[in-house]
Amino acid sequence: MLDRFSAFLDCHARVLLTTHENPDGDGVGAAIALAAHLKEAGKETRIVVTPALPENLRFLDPEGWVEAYDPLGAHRELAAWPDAWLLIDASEPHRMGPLFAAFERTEAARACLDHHLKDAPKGFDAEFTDSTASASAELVYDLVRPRIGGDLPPVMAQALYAGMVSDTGNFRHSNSTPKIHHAAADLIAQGIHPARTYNALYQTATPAKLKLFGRAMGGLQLRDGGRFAYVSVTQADLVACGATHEDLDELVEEPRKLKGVEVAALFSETDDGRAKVSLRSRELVDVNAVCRQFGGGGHRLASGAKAAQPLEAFIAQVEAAVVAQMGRDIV
Ligand SMILES: [Mn+2]
Repeated sequence: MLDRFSAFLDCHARVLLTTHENPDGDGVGAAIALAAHLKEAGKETRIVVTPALPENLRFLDPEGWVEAYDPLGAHRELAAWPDAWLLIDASEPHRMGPLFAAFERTEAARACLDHHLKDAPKGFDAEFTDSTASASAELVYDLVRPRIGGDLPPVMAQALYAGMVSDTGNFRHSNSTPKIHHAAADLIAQGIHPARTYNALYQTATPAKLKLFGRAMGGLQLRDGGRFAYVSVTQADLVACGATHEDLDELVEEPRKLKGVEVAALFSETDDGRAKVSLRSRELVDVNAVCRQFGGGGHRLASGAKAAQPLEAFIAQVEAAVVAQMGRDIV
């Protein structure tokens, strides 16, 4: 698969790298590392994300390569720029969010590089997906490592390590394979600091975020004999705490800490009035199967979905689907 991907890249001189809306450490890390590799090979690259890079990922971009998508200004003609448009860390074009309209207009070759579990990707000329990989950064590492003698450029090594940390939950999740530990060890041996990376990625809470966590945890709900635990956050909760949607990051990990919980959920209201759920499974329950019933998806143990309906009604439907799925998956 990576040989095919490499051959695809060889055919193109101007490569636009994008990731899913609300870029995360893996999507951004994989994009920056791949851009570094392509620039080294003499190609023109751009990385465009939407919305702007969150504060805690800015240390991955010391050269200022990452552009925040600005459809009415700097990126009005973006569709015409690349001869290859690459979506990284997603394999569904709509997950690009506002960038999707430009993606539809482009005459560039369209490809995706991803590790998410999904039906065959649609809307691409070429797809490079491997759901056995723990992170998109792992795929980029596998691509570049054999092609670079000695140490990787520091920007590339830091970006790859941050991507691996992000998608394995700092090497806690079930996708923390021997393979990704070996790759991480290689990067640490080259001078990457695990503690500094962790601090930069995660130890960045604001008072508003901690107040929001407190408010959400005050409303903790337990169902099905304590096997399903969830919290919910409304727009009013965000306003009351002076918090933003970025502050919801990692909140779903809190109910998962409970002893006896098999599935944890975070429900929230989006800015456009939809209801959203993030589901996390301890080990046994396939929450991807649950989210797919609502048009969402992700991984077996970590998935999400959105729906155009009031939060309370959505919570009731998802709860019923989770309980039914637990009935199937826990014997
Ligand atoms: Mn990923």
